[in-house]
Amino acid sequence: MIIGLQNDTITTSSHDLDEVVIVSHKEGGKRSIKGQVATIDEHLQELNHVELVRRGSYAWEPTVNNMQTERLSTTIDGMKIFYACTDKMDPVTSYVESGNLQSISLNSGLNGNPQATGNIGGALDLKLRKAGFGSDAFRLSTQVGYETNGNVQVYGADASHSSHRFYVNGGAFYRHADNYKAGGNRKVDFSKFQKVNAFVNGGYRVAANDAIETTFIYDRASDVGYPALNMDVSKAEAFITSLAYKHLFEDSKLESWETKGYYNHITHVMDDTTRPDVEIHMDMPGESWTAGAYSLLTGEYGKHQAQLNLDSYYNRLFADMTMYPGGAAPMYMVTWPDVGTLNVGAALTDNIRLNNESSLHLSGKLSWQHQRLNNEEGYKALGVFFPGMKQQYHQTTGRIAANYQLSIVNSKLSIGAGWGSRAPTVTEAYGYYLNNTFDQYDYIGNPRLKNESAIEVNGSYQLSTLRSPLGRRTLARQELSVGLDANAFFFSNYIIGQFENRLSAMTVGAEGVKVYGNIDHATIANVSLTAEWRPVKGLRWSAKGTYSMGRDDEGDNLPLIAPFTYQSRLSYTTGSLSLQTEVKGHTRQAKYGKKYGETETAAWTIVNLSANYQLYQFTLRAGVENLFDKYYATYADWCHIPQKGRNIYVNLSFEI
Ligand SMILES: [Cu+2]
Repeated sequence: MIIGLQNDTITTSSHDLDEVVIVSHKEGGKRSIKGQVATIDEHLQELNHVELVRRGSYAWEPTVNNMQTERLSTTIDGMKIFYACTDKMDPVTSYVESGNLQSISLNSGLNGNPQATGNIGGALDLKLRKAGFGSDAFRLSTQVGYETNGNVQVYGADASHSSHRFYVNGGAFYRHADNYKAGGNRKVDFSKFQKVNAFVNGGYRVAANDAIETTFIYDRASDVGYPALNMDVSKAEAFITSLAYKHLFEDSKLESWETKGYYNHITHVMDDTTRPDVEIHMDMPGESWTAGAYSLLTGEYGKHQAQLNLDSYYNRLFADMTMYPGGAAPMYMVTWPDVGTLNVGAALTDNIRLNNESSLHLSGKLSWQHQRLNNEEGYKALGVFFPGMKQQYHQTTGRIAANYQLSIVNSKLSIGAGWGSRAPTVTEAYGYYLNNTFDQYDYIGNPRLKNESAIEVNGSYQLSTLRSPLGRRTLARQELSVGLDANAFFFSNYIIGQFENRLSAMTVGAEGVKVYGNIDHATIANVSLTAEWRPVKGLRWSAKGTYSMGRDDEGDNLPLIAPFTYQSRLSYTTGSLSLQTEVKGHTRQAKYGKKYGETETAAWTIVNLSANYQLYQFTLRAGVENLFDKYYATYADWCHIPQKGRNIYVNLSFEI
């Protein structure tokens, strides 16, 4: 038997993925209405459990189950990558482009993909698009897009060649945006950006069941404005490379064995020289280097489908800051003291088919890490606040999760539970006077933090009515389906910034200083209801409502927890034309985190329209976002920067 090597490196089997959004133009499934021209952030918006924190029109920070980067794992094809900005201007999702990706998979909660560590809230894996081995084929695709609000231009092209022995694909992407306008024609200064991205993937079959695969991505954003912050970014640049060896087994209980080595480097340079009225100019560069490897073995034995993964990575994070007070000598500070983190982990997952109706999914991971503060100056500066502080630390973290699924006729039930812990991030443990514009406090890390842990319980139930006329050969068509999904996370030693009145702020205009600390417990819970109805052929209506809450140990609200959010879509498809209208919004954020410096967000509702038409190899998409030009901000818009006002977009893609 000749086994074709998979065209994408499947690191997680499909049934333990909670959700997938398709980025590439080839396949169906859940996807952004703007097609491949959409940004990664717009693709992410399609996922349940996901919200995005915006600090400008670029590089939104994904949250999963109302948890931000610290409590999530984000990997690119299983590769670890860490952002380089002390102000979170560059979530790692900002270093790839739609053209690079096949799909984005989300594992909600503690049931992460094998490479994920510290994923209490969830794990995102960005799956790279690879041509894959196959019969001789050449493919070409191009995209061009325009949006009126902010004069957004998008150009992308990629090409691929596949053969039995060899494949290669590559492409380039360019995006440009000027400052956008919020509702009512109000210009949002410092909201422009531009970005270039180029990538190459290749594979070579060295034997019938053995192949080498390689990836190279270069991504560079420049002149990126952050209206919610005091600074912009002159350059955010990433090199991402990997080399993998993959073997498929024949006539064995083992299926595949993949070993991948990788390296990535991020350079992030902040810039305030274009801002008016800056009292003290600052230079704030940051760098992140990560080298790592993982080895994933999959096998099937009887009712078991198992995966064993060993991984290790070494990451270095360094950031510093130079302040130039007019007329005085510059002041220099190390904000991330060149922290080297060596992490080693082992993960095991098992999917057990109990019978035709039910299955059990088990996953667990144990990781150990060692950290060293390589910068003496930074180490000594932090040591002033923490006498007796060491230059090296180590932590052990782990997670374990179980999920039971039962499908009977037209209903599906899933219940799960898990426990997991995470080590403090470099910012939380060793950050030095990092100004946070959200609450206007300077934050100092705390090397004495304990690991944070959480117990998760989750459940979902989906019921569909089927219309399958008996005795006819028609496929059962789903007419109405409703679903309920709920989860709750009970934290111990929850890490959050705490007031430190004995210290005074460094940043001009800051309210004071906070030091990261563990609070005894906290709770985050989410519940969502979804419905979908297809009354007649071509017509589809869907609706979703989500409610969340987050409380600290004193019963006060945690910040950045979504109020009741809703979305409803009506779409009609006839032939190669499809039309869609969407209403979305959220209620007033009544339970905001006042104690944590959050202020209330008002309710909002917007209407979007879109259409797409396919003609031969061309797909034309057009639409209007925020039809009524409403001026609004969501609860996740940093410092309430307003969202885009009315925006008309049109994009054309071509594929052969
Ligand atoms: Cu930055």
